[in-house]
Amino acid sequence: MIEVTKILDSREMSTTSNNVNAIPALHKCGPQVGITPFRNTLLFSITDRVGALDECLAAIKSLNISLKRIESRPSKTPEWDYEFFIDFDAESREQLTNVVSELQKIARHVQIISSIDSEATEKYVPWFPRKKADLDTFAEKVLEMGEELTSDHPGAKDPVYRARRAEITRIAKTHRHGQPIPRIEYTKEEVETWATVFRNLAKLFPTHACREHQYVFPLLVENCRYREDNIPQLEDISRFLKDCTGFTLRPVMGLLTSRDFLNGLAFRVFHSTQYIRHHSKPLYTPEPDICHELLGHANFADFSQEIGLASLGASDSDIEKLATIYWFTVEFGLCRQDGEIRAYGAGLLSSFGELEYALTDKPEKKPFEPSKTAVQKYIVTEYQPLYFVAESFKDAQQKVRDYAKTLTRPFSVRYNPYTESVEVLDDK
Ligand code: HBI
Ligand code: NLE
Ligand code: FE
Repeated sequence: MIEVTKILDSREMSTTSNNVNAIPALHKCGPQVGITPFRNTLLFSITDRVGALDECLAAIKSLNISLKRIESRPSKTPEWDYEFFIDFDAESREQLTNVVSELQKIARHVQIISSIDSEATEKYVPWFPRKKADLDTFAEKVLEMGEELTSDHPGAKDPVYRARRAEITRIAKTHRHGQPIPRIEYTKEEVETWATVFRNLAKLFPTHACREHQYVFPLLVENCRYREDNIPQLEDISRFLKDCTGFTLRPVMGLLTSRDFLNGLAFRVFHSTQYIRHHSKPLYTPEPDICHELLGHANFADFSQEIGLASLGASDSDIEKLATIYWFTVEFGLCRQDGEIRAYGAGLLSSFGELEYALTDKPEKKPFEPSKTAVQKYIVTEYQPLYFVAESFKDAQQKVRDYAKTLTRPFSVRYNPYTESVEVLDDK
């Protein structure tokens, strides 16, 4: 009997995402995995005989095809013993046909499950994760690497800071689904930076943060050791969130592409950096750091999973729209509350400089209207010149939900919380 349930889970999934809108100008683009045109999934079945799978794999190899994934399951029909699903990229339609005909010589049954039809490129669906473990493929695909700070980054000329960043981002690089997130013993200087940010934000929250954030914050203080003199650990927060919201955290080296970041949200996974901003600029940093993730994103809204689900297999232009909506709501959203304007966006709630500025009359403010907001250009390295104001936090959530439903794809997805995977329903 062949006893393989999962033979290989490649970390070289391709991506077509190249939305650079959300990448701070000071970050140079990291390695983007090459764009491959034809991603295929085949199903084949073999009888239970020694070497049968080897022969199939050898046939594929002889065509110079590199498999991206292979999974097996026992067959449900009496005559087939094992079924295998394989994913691979082909250079042409012809190459796919060759794989099928080679396999037909050995396997009992060969079926194309999905393939990018070269005659119908508009139906092209970018690869997307189907289960939580698939997020492992994002681990090294960051747009900005912790070790490679560009010259205008405040930490660039500080070798101690750079070495420390490299040490911390290594954890994210090697982290795999299901593993606990290693704890970090933060240095005295790092805790001091955290304390400055914490203290100043705590002063502003009562007058500047929306009530939803004010509700969550004490819970984190109580359950996750949020204190001025202690940087909380991702593992503790991840466990706490899992219990109360089903969200988990995953360490990440730096900025992910919008597509990858949003795809993670579909699985209720929030990618979180673990390093801290440079001590010379506690007021504001353009990139996410542990202060931003833990103090800003404290209130993990349910609707972020809906943005995530809408992002799976979405076209590049829809990804850009969803990322822009995310930017102006989850990151920089303002809302009305008892006749005042308050902040609910994480980018504001983690920067005591911008939080104060946002509620003055210096920046422009427009009503939040998803279809308009979705196409608004924005800058990522300075305080925002424009914010969108929702009628309330709840109103923002509902509008985002409704907007996500307006984006169409040739299929629909459903999240299965028991298996932590998405079921793809073909709408053809
Ligand atoms: N990557 N690690 C990380 N953290 C984020 O908050 C983040 C990201 N990539 C893109 C992004 N946020 C958003 O600005 C949108 O583009 C989705
Ligand atoms: N500007 C924010 C801060 O200083 O905390 C971080 C924003 C990350 C998108
Ligand atoms: Fe963020």
